[in-house]
Amino acid sequence: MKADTNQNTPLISLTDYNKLANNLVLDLKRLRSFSEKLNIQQSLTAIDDVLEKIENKTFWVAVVGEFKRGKSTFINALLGQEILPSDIEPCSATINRVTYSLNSYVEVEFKDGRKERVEIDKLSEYVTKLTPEAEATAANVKEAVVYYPAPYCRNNVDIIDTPGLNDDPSMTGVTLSVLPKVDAAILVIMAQSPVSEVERDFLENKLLTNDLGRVIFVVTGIDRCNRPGDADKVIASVRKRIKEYVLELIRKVNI
Ligand SMILES: Nc1nc2c(ncn2[C@@H]2O[C@H](COP(=O)(O)OP(=O)(O)O)[C@@H](O)[C@H]2O)c(=O)[nH]1
Ligand SMILES: [Mg+2]
Repeated sequence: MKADTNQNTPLISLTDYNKLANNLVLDLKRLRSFSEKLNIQQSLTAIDDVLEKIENKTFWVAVVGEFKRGKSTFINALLGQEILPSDIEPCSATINRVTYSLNSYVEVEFKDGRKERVEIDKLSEYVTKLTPEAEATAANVKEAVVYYPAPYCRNNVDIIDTPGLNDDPSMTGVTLSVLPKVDAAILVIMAQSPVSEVERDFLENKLLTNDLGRVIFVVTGIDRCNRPGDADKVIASVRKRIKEYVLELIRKVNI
């Protein structure tokens, strides 16, 4: 792979990175002991999550955007299999994390701490709102971890599917809850409704301000652009809008 020399972010060596991570772990452990003394449970949970991530050296990429923009379909395309449930109706109702494993199965972790191992083809019964029963089960799910031999997930890269924004407030809440834990985000935009106000607001106020310097944009529904040249036009328009929003945000920050 070739390093992107146009980036302004300085590349650090693995040794520097490890030093930085070790210092961060020490600071977090100090912060944890203060939180323990003060009995701040919420802070303890957040710190433990980050510590676990640093110690396991995982890199989490969340796939985000409005509901029904093709997030789950996009991840399935990366996996090369219809693993995550997708539907014409709002469908995903939980955080589904795909992690590398030679054996394929799902571990569903419930909000009460209980864990259940299930077959991949039963996933939709636990993580969707396609039936009232599934929706009731999904409401108690903290996270479903999909173990799968996906080449993109080698080297501890986990891909996280989210329910998406603007379906209902609880689904938006689930989507936002994962952001503090992720290292990068893929914002999925559909060609037929490129960059809505909700997407703009999310990009400006959540992604670019949540220490998420790394946002990748993916445009779905390109196959529905029937007239010659339409696909190029829509991509150029999405690119132009994003550039404008980001520049405007930089101007606002610098005022
Ligand atoms: N034609 C076409 N349909 C798509 C594409 N991506 C998603 N869809 C359809 O859009 C609907 C919603 O997709 P889904 O992945 O469940 O959206 P999510 O809510 O963002 O996860 C489903 O019926 C998909 O088959 C695409 O690139 N092209
Ligand atoms: Mg989905």
